Amino acid sequence: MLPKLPRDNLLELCRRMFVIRHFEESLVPLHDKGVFGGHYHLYIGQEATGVPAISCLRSDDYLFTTHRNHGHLLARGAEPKRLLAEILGRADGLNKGKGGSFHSVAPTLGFLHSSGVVAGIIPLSTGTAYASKALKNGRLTVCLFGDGSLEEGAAPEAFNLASLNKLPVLFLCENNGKYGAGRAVAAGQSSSMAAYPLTDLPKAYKIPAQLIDGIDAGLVHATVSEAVEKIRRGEGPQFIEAQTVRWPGSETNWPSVPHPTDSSLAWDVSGVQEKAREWYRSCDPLLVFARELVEANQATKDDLASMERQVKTEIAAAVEFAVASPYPKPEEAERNFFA
Ligand SMILES: Cc1ncc(C[n+]2csc(CCOP(=O)(O)OP(=O)(O)O)c2C)c(N)n1
Ligand SMILES: [Mg+2]
Repeated sequence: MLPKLPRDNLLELCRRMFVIRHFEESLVPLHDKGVFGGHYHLYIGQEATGVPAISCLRSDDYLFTTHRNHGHLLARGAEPKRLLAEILGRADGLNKGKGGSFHSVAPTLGFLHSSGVVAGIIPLSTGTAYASKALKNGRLTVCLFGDGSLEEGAAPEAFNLASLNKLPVLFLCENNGKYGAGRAVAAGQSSSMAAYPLTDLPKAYKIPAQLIDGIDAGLVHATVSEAVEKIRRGEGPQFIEAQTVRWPGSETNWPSVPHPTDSSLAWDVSGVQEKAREWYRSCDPLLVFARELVEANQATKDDLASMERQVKTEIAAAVEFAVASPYPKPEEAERNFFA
């Protein structure tokens, strides 16, 4: 379902989903051509979780994210060209090229840390929430992490402290399923996690926890809005598990694009290779959202095509900007460190 929002807000959510999709699809050929090196992860397939969830926050709230961070940063409003330059390790990057894909951050947007250390941000976000409570500054912290984080000891330790201290933190767990699995909502227990459903873990620490379909933008928006209101009222931490189906392009170690996204796929996936077709037909959150907008008379197919063209132009310009940006000077390596 669509979020209960005015049309302009719905279109803005859609535009941000397009930005994430085309931004990330453009990274794959850049990596394959050697324009940047090292590992990287794509958020494709989870856009209907991050985009509506982040839209529920105030501009002074804090956020933390993981190795799958690009979508979250773009959803929060990071400039695509500066994030792209960061991923390419260039001087014009968000963090002067020192963070790369894994550690891109945007403190001016409240994004304090992205960490490739699985679950590392859960205690950090609990700490920020502790500080906000002590300072009575009304700021909420949102910690966005994957299902794998719950296997780490840091998660329950932080849940315990957050619950005991009634801290203003939202734990948003994005369960993107297992490689090649069907819809996660129907998936069985993870082979590497004894607790199932995952919401049992925060519930053991008396943190209210809900399991929702992360492809349903309206449900994500409603659930996160309600959780945020409860946290702001002083009710303490909340936990949401949003389930999505892993994008076929993220099934192997190195991302690949099974089929370039085009909004027309929302109505015809016949051109998509067979093994990826079902995902684009029923699990692609962006295409689900596009269909819903048209069915609810909030946009026409032409409106969406034109929005997508503008986004593609913006991303092409971002690629040009990032590729043209110089690498940082060697002396930069010694700046901006605490030690
Ligand atoms: C502390 C730690 N242990 C192990 C790893 C290796 N590792 C990298 S990604 C990953 C799985 C993460 O799964 P999940 O949190 O569900 O994120 P997803 O990639 O599925 O979005 C692991 C175990 C790591 N980065 N950090
Ligand atoms: Mg996962």
